[in-house]
Amino acid sequence: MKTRILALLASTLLAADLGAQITTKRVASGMTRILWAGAPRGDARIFVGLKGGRIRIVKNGVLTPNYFLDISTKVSGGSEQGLLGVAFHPDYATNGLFYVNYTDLSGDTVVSAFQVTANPDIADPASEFPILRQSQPFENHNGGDLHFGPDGYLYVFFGDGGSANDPGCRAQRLDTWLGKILRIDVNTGAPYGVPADNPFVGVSGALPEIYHYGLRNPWRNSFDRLTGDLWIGDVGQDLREEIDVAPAGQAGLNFGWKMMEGTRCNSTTNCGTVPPCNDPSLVPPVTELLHSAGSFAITGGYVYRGCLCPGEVGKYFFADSGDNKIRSFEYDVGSGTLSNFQDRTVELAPGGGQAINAIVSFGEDGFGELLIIDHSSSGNGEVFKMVPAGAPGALAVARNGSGLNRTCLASTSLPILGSALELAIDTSSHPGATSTVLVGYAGPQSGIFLAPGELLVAPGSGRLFRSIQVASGGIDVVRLPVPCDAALSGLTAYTQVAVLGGQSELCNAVDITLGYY
Ligand SMILES: [Ca+2]
Ligand SMILES: [Ca+2]
Ligand SMILES: [Ca+2]
Repeated sequence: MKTRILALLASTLLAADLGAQITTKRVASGMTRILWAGAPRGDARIFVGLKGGRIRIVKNGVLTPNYFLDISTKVSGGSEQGLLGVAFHPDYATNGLFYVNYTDLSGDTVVSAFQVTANPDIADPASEFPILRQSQPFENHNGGDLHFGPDGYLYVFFGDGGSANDPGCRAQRLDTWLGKILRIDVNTGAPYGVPADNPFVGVSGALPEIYHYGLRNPWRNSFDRLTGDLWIGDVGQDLREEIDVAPAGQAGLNFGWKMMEGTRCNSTTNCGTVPPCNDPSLVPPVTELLHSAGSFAITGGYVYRGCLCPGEVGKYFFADSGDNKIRSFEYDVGSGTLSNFQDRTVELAPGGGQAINAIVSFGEDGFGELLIIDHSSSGNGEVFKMVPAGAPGALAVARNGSGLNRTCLASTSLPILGSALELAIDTSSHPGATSTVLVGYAGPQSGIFLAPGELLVAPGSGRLFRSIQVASGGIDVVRLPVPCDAALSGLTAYTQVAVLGGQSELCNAVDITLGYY
């Protein structure tokens, strides 16, 4: 007991330091032209989207051998073309649907639904169900992001179509999707429905899918998971890069392109009647970066809402792929006040000979942790995760203490704080109607892995056991929530599984060290 108390004390002291410093940990490598990374909510895997038309999976720190999706034969390869965005349906865990935004072999934008197969690590490319298509007048400025909003609707992000200085003034015209953010309902209609409260429904000459407009090339956007505010990184023309916010619940906002580039007056050529520069109807950026100071192309990011770095919660992280700097700031949407603007590049350098070289995208893992994508055209593409500096990594070590117990733990995921521990248990030697799996662990605290009020049985061993009913005869997966509690960092718990069926048996054990990545 004394040892456990000391361990808890030590980890609490360690935890006190964790909020102070951050760094990055590489979670994927060895890929070419990464443009996207993310995961369905609550999923411990990291999905990685490649420009060339493939999606790969990192599972327990290892790249799985098969592609999750390969549509490379359908995807065009110009500089701003390719597989550009991915979004998992909010009900992905039950319906297996996800959405991909890519440019096809004609260079036009396609948004399609796909479905996973019976193997959770492989999707079916033949399941493609086209949702929408948009012809592209030029190869560049395709936008390409996809996000489900807190309202359950799919938001589709389009650039102005391309060339330079939006020659058709498309971003201001409401009869094209180019230069717009669309909002559609993929759960109704064929292939989609238009929400009745979209701002241009019923407006003559306007396409009803449009939700916001006046954008040049919104490259990487996000919904704040807490507030629902929509953050937009809009790439500038020759002088300014900008970050915009559409506060939750506001629709029909005009972000000003091409009359304005950031806060400067730009051009109205071929625009007809539009609001003039600095018109109060035009929504200015919350911040802008100047090309004269080294910026070149903004990469929008995320308001951090994860567990691992408590000192960073509520800060918006973004980058510029020209100067390759990562910055963060806080922003009060109500008052429009920006504060604490910081260059975080040095803090977030991974060290150990690694470097984040070309930041083309950010992502969130299944638990809201921040991912940073290093693009690379030469096979050195990497994904990094923001983590506390100096914190222990999670570790799961399977063992067979006595040498006598059967290996019935088929796999174990890493016990990362704020995520879930998965134990895959092989009950194939128990072909009865049901088996009971008892998952037990030795301390350090009785609350770990157990929701309040959950049934515990303590069969006199000093260990607490959780009884889980499983369908026997195959592999059963048991998921145990791992709390987001810095005080648990570095603690090791001893997990034992017993299968009670026709023949009861004690399985091999796994030692798990709770940690951050
Ligand atoms: Ca285009
Ligand atoms: Ca703007
Ligand atoms: Ca690198």
